[in-house]
Amino acid sequence: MSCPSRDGVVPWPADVAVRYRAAGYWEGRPLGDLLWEVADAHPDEVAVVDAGPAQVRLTRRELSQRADAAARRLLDLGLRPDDRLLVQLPNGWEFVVLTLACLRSGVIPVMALPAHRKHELTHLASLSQARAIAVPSVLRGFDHEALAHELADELGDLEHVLVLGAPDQDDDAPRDARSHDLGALLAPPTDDDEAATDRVVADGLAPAADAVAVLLISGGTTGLPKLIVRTHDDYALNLRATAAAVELGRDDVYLGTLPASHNFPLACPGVLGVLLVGGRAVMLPSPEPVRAFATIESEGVTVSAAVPAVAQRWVDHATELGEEARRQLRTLRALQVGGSRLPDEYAARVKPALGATLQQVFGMAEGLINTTRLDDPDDVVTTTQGRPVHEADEVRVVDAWDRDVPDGTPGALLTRGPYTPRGYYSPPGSPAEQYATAFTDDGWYGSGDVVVRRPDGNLVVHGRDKDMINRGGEKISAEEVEDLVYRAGGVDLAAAVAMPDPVLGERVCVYVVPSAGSGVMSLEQLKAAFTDLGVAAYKTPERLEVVAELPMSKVGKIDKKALRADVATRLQHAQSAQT
Ligand code: OOB
Repeated sequence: MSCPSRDGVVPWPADVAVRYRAAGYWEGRPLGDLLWEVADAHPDEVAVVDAGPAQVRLTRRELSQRADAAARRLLDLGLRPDDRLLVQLPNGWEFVVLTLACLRSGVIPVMALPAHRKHELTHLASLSQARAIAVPSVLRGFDHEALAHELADELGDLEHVLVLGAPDQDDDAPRDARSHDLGALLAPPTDDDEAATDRVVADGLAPAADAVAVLLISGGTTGLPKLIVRTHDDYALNLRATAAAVELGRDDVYLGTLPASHNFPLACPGVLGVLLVGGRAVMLPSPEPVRAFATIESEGVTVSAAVPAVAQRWVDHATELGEEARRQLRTLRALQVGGSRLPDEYAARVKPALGATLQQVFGMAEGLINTTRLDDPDDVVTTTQGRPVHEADEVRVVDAWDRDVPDGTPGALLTRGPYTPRGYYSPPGSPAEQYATAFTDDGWYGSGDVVVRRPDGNLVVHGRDKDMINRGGEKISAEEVEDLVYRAGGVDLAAAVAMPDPVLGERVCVYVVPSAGSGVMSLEQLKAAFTDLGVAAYKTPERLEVVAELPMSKVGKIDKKALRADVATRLQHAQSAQT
């Protein structure tokens, strides 16, 4: 394991970094510079469209000016480059401007999901020692503002709460000195700002290219999620390589409907990638097909991204609509699908139903992105998850003894490369080894996926050897769920496993052995306990099996394979009993 530097970031070895720079993989320019270059070249074109209720359109000039003004205002609040800002915003123009303001000022956004609740946000804020949090006031009936204040009360580092659409935003006297109106922070520059804005760069505050650009959240296989450090240099390469793989250019209009804080819609090539190549980003807060199709039609969307569950909904909706859908989707040339395994049957339906070429994307926030290419033969597109997007991506497929297996044989995926970091972020003072799990001594990241490499280089995801549940692309650590079940109380043993689901692929099922003397718990009680613990809804168990004992493997661990088979059989029986 490499040693993290003082700021908790594991650097690439010096000789490797020299090689990546010499080859031009790392261009040595911060993302803000790269994006502003495009903005300066085409200032009057529309760069960002918020197709949600806000209905906002920003030209490249407006976008860069607002982002620079916001960068200045973040610094005026007292935030410094390298300070962490926990971002929990829905897809909208505000997300884009705030993210760019961070990239310009060097304040590091920590990309939380709108679905996160107290349990997750507390962890992310304390792990990153966040000094600020950006939230919507109320979203889908949930009071994010109140929760953010609760966190600020409890966490010493969290000094600033930036609230979007705060009901008190017009008040002269904000109700709390820590509270700031995010709408005002993201407003166009005033005359006073104008001069100050140049100082973001002039003061030498513009971040270095090897500085941290964003902190992403890991899928997490061991307990709580870890933070993934992405530098300007490596993330810029991630954007360029994935943009090239989907042949993205200035005429493209990218629709972001998946939560933009995920690496996939953010940067593969996503919202940032389309802006980098001079195209247009359209933001929608939900992938619901009626709205998404209407937006594709009205905005002339050419590329979008979906998890398999969303792609299935789009395919089903388009099939129902028939000709009408083909008309609405006329401009859509490619649909990227990834995050979890797309069943081959559905893959084959994408092009006929939507008229768009399918691009399978098998990626990870930790780096490596594989995709099928737009001119691949049908068999590659519908039955494989593609190949690495960059020539310097290294991939090994190994057996349990770390020996490379031949093509065609399933094995564990290991990867290294110029946009795959060498370790997770480790907070100051913590044992770095704790954050080195999944990385080998020589810098390979073990993704926990079991893959087959075909002779043509394309990978097929066969399964995984990590203890995680992939619920429609949202990753849930089994260990985290089990810890929460123990906290809910009344059980001696708990095991969380994936149960098959026709829509989401997998959902969370929990097996428990109740403690002697405690009443048998119901699923409803367990769900209520999760809500009380402030856990994101997508992690809440959706099936509970109360048993007298759990099957054990030979080495004395709970035999999860047996449990997965057990729940699959139970579901099958229940289904055949119904029909
Ligand atoms: C994406 O990133 P993460 O970090 O949320 O999750 C990564 C994991 C992979 O290790 C794999 O287990 C699974 O998600 N996964 C897939 C897949 N794409 C991701 N499993 C099967 N088939 C696929 N196509 O999920 C992500 C990041 C960037 C682009 C796309 C997805």
